[in-house]
Amino acid sequence: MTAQVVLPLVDAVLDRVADDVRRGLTAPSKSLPPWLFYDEAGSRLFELITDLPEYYLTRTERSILAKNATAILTAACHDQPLRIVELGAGSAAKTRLLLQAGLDRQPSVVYEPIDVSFTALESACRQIEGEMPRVEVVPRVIDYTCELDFEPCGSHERRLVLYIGSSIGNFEPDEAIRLLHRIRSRLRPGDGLLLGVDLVKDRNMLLAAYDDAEGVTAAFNRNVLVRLNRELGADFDPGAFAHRAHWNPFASRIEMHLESLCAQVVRLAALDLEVEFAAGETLHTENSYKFPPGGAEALLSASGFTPVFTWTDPRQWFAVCLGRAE
Ligand code: AVI
Repeated sequence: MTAQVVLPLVDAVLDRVADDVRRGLTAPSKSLPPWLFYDEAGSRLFELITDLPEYYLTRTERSILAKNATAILTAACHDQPLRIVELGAGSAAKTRLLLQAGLDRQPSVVYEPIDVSFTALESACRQIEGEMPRVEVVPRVIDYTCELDFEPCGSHERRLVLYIGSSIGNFEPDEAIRLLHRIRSRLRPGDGLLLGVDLVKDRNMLLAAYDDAEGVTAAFNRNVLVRLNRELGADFDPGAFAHRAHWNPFASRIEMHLESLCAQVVRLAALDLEVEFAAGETLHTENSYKFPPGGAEALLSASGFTPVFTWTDPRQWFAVCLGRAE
């Protein structure tokens, strides 16, 4: 991959940062969109989160994929050759399990990882190409929430789109349906979507996963302010904001906020904007929706997919659902 390919995307991202931050900080209830977490430092912090003892999501989903990779691929493509597309591929750590199961069925597998982060994709591609020479990696640096198309493929091939890691949980329910609908519209009958969702569970367990003892999630949350300081010439003092996670049972979601510890005014030079925070006022940075039993299947149906099968772990903490484009 060459850096040239991504330069127009970098400009587009800067414009989007400016627009989204202005909108979020001038609204009556201040908020920032969660995609802003993932600059280089934020992506690194997120990788650390996935290994935390409290953050059961990644481990549990990995165990489901490890146990059921062959069954998933069989359900997804029967006997037809398969190519795997992954949205928000990041480091693609769990994907290797499915790629290996693919290689056990066919001589080679085309793997099309899609991510907005050039850095994350580049290192994932290098690793997979090194470890799995029979996987042909076709990386795409695009923001799949704004635009989406897939590489053309043969009429005999089936595409399996992976949207795992509970990423769908960071979208509002109507946005989630819109995004999955867009994915559906790019698929052919017989293609599949594998969706990983986190399930509703004990409140304390959910809270611990988003407010770990080591403070990595707190650093991840505050890092968004560091990003705005760098990219928009802002003067946030990250130490003047406390990390808060709380469970909203009515919306079935964990919310992350940054609470202003004092009355303060923050300047964002690139936006020519001053923002006042009252002591105790919060800046809402993320929702992470948790699904009740049957919720993910309902989401797939509402987005034009037929739910085919759901795999879960013995404690029913996480679910991986296959939807088919009919
Ligand atoms: C990426 N996403 C699924 C994570 C989640 O669990 O909602 C982001 C995250 N936020 C705090 N910890 C992890």
